[in-house]
Amino acid sequence: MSAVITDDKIPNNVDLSGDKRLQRALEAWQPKFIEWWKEMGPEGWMAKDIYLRTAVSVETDGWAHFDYVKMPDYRWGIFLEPKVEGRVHGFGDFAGQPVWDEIPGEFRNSLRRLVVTQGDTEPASVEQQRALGGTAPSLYDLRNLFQVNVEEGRHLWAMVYLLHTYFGRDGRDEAEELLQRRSGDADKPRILGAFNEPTSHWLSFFMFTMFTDRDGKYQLAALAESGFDPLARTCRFMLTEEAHHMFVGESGVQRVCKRAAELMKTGDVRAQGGVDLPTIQKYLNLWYTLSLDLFGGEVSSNAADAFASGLKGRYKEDRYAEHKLIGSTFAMDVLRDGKVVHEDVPMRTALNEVLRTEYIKDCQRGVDRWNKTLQLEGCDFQMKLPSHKFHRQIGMWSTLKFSPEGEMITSEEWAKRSGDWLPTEADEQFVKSLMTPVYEPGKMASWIAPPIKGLNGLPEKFEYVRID
Ligand code: BYC
Ligand code: FE
Ligand code: FE
Repeated sequence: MSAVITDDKIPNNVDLSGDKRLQRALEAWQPKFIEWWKEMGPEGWMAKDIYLRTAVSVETDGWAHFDYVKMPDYRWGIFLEPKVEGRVHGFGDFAGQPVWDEIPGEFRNSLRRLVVTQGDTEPASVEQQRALGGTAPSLYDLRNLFQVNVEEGRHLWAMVYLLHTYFGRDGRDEAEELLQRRSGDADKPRILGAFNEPTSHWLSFFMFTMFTDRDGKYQLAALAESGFDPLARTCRFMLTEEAHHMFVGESGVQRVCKRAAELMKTGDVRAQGGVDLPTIQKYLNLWYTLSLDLFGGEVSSNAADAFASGLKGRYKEDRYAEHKLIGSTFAMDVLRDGKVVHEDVPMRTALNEVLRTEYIKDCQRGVDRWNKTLQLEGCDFQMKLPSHKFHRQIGMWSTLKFSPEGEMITSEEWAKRSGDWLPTEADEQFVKSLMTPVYEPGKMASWIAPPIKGLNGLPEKFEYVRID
């Protein structure tokens, strides 16, 4: 056995030490991953000790492993939720039949496309966040950033495990390409839109983890229903990590809002080194709509096929009574001859919109919590999710212009008003101007309130990252 690939180095529950073929594949891939991590991972922090959580098993206490670690030495593991004996397809044309442990040839290409698309987002997000370690508002936040980064790295491992184990030679090629595409690169961009957008400061990072990681939650949940059992089990375990990413985003934005509301009591927010609420709203508008695009077109034969073949289900499929969706419909807004009409669409083709609708409700719950914080500060400004038609770049609404209220507007009006709704270059410069690093234990940047409590109840002055 190689010195690189051992159960100790790569914690796993897939019997890695007994699987020579997988070992060999990973032996070739792992050094390239480390190369990629050093080149494209958190810039300037590779040699520092970071207080990180490592998954060492799938048991409930398997996540309790916290210690200082240098990021290139992080033990990226391979974990699947334990197999449920007798599990059957929960939806689609094969509903009720035993789930698959191997991929039927006819679905191999569509499944590979789903696994590759999912896998591509993980390293993309690490690339997008690569420079943020230079300007963290506190050591607490800096550590959270790196925790998210190493876990996205592990999510990449999860998809690469599937590619190597179930897709033979094309799987190995795809695993390599996952390390070759680059976020925002003109020649070899990442696959999905939002993953090529810059997250150039911490407000965008918090919005990204709030809204874009939440797309991750919904997509993973839909794949966790899959009738291809190894995919379902992999995604179930990934979901346990996603909760922390969304916590970072939701609590991060909440703290920026709280600080803004506090500063409003004593004068102009910007003049006092805070981000004013209207600017926060613009970044909400931007990242929420970029994330809405990640659900794909409103009417999609890809979505219908993925459901029919049992590859991708709905969010929490078992909450629904009916799992075949033949003859049923979904009532939704569609575009007919340039007009918005409410129409019944055959359910299977509407499944991207069904998932997006669940996602929107979840986002609204988070925004309600921010608004509660603002209210408690005695502030009457309220954050708002814009219409799902606003600022879309994928799907039927992308061909026209809509206001945040969902009113169709002309291109001229859009050109006049979009700067009121989305961050302008001046907003971007202003937010960036606030981003000066604060690396003294227990201290916070001017534009963000401290967290309600430290990680694991650790003291306020805990050295989450050892700076020297
Ligand atoms: N950007 O039938 P359509 C996460 C393409 S996030 C660019 O409308 P479909 C994470 C589409 O690929 C979760 N292209 O949509 C978060 C297709 O192209 P081709 C990631 C787009 O296929 C934070 C064409 O348009 N997981 O984990 O039903 C940090 C027509 O497609 C976009 C997944 O996405 C876009 N936004 O649905 C780290 C799950 N949208 O094939 C990680 C796997 C669509 O005609 N992926 N297109 O060339 C899927 O389930 C589906 O691929 C999608 C698209 C839901 C993304
Ligand atoms: Fe992820
Ligand atoms: Fe995530």
